[in-house]
Amino acid sequence: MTNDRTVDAVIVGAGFSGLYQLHRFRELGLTTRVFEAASGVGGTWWWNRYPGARCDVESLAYSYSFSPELEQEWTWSEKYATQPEILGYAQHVAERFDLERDITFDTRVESAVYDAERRRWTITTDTGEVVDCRWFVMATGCLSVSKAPEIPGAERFQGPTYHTGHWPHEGVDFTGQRIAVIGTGSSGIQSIPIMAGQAADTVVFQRTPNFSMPAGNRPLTEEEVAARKATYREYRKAQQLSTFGVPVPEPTQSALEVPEEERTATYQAGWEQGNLVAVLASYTDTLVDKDANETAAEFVRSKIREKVRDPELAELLSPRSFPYGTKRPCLDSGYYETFNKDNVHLVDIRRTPLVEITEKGVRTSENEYEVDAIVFATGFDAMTGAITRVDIRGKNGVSLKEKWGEGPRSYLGLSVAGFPNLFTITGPSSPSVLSNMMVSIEQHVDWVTDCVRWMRDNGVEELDATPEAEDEWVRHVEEVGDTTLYPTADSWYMGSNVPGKPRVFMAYIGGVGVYRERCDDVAAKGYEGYTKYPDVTAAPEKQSA
Ligand code: FAD
Ligand code: N01
Repeated sequence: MTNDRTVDAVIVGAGFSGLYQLHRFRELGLTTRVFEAASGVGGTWWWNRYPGARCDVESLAYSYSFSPELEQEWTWSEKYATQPEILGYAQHVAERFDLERDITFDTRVESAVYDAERRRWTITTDTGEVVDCRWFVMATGCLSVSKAPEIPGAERFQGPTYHTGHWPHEGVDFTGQRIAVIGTGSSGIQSIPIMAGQAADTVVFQRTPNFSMPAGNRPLTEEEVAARKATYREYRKAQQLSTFGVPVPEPTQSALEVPEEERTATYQAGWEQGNLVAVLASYTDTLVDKDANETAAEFVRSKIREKVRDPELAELLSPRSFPYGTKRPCLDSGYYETFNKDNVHLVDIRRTPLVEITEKGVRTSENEYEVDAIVFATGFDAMTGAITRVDIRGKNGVSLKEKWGEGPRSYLGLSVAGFPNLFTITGPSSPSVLSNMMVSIEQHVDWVTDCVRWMRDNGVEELDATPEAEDEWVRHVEEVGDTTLYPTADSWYMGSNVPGKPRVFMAYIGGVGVYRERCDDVAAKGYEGYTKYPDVTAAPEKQSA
């Protein structure tokens, strides 16, 4: 295992981003160290082991494209792979490309300080290691810092508590128990049917109902797998050029210009595909026009009413406070149907707010619910949480956390002005969480790799985004965001789930393909929007002056 104290590059995180970045840096011949807080590779898929955890982008699309051999030798078994299968894939990749020898596990990076004279970073870990490097990559994930609910008293509870984002490796059997589940986002929606299937009694505390559609999960047939394996190259190209990293036919019509019957049939066809993007991408204006959006929202609500027998309960489960798609929609396997069971109860904590966790359970303004175990499915300090938890100091000792005090600012979601040679994989202001993240991860890692190669080949020791380029990108991301309905929702995309977090739309909704073109253009223009040291892109007369 590499344990050098001076290397070319340090990467933080050994999820899909960090693994691929390590592989690409190796190809460049860089000495690289990866630090990972977990005891193994896989990131998201190492931590999120709750019952029912799966991907919700189809397995045949949610995988690396960089190695045709890997594509051919790995065979996904289900339409939506389970967490163990995806973790197995990450482990297979690490083994196949011999990655682990450069990864230091069980080690958290605590600080990173840039030395402007030497143009190098000093990285310090919680085990006391200090490593010096030229390039520093934060591959720390958009959804890797789990968020506890802001309810007093959790330490008083006499039974066990669990968070979906760091579930016990040995699993949990709730058979015969009374359980409370707080949170109804994707993690809650995936896990509640399974946990409620085991438990004697389940109480679900819902702050905001979510839009979910049936995943229609099933084993993949040999023919389907063979067909995709035979056409992977064309398919990957289509992914890269698409809006969400999932190729679907581009819509051409407004939802409001087609007759209701036709629109419903279109939504129904998307619904039956069990594909998150299908209903969303049915019409051009679903994400930009309230009335158009309402047609899709009402379609999903009609489905909830079909599934849930008690009309009052169906209404409680029906989202009305935000447009469809502006909080991340979910895929489920029997979520709404679970509430038809007599031993499953829904508590609307908008009406009767959570007050505290007691020795015996959960107390709302109206009731105390005595339970044997509590599950927090309360999500993450998304997008910025993992980055600002590291004390990163750029030029003149400026703190990244302070710089981002009013919200993240970056150039392309890849670089931050004043923090040279630092790259953020799927950083805020890039398409990241609004896409099939494998596509966005690979695009970022490939871009960073090309950039580092260019720096090395041209003798550039320092590359720093200019404040002007950063301002322009921040403005552009905001402008594009403002043409959509996303900023109208209280979502983790907006930072609204974390008290005190600035309200900023933290992803780029211009589309994966459009964004890729912009990044490629910046590179083709000699890394436009960056200062370089030495400035190899300056006009020759200026250089010699
Ligand atoms: P991560 O997988 O989050 O890895 C980051 C790693 O960095 C973590 O292991 C963490 O321990 C480590 N780390 C962070 N800070 C430090 C530090 N300071 N020091 C050391 N180590 C550190 N996306 C999709 O596109 N499709 C899906 O179907 C999908 N399903 C998901 C399901 C769940 C339950 C969740 C939570 C997310 C899902 N996502 C999905 C998003 C998912 O996070 C990405 O697809 C992808 O796995 C992210 O990979 P990553 O390597 O960028 O980050
Ligand atoms: O987290 P979330 P998640 N008191 O933030 C509630 C990916 N993912 O882990 O909506 C009471 O979505 C909160 O309520 P509200 C995917 O990108 C994918 O479920 O803020 N309730 C909400 O109901 C996803 O979007 C999959 O009002 C509180 C819930 O907890 C992202 O990860 C599976 C509360 C949190 O939902 C995060 O999903 C899992 C409080 N104090 C995750 N705080 C796939 O299917 C929070 N809540 C692939």
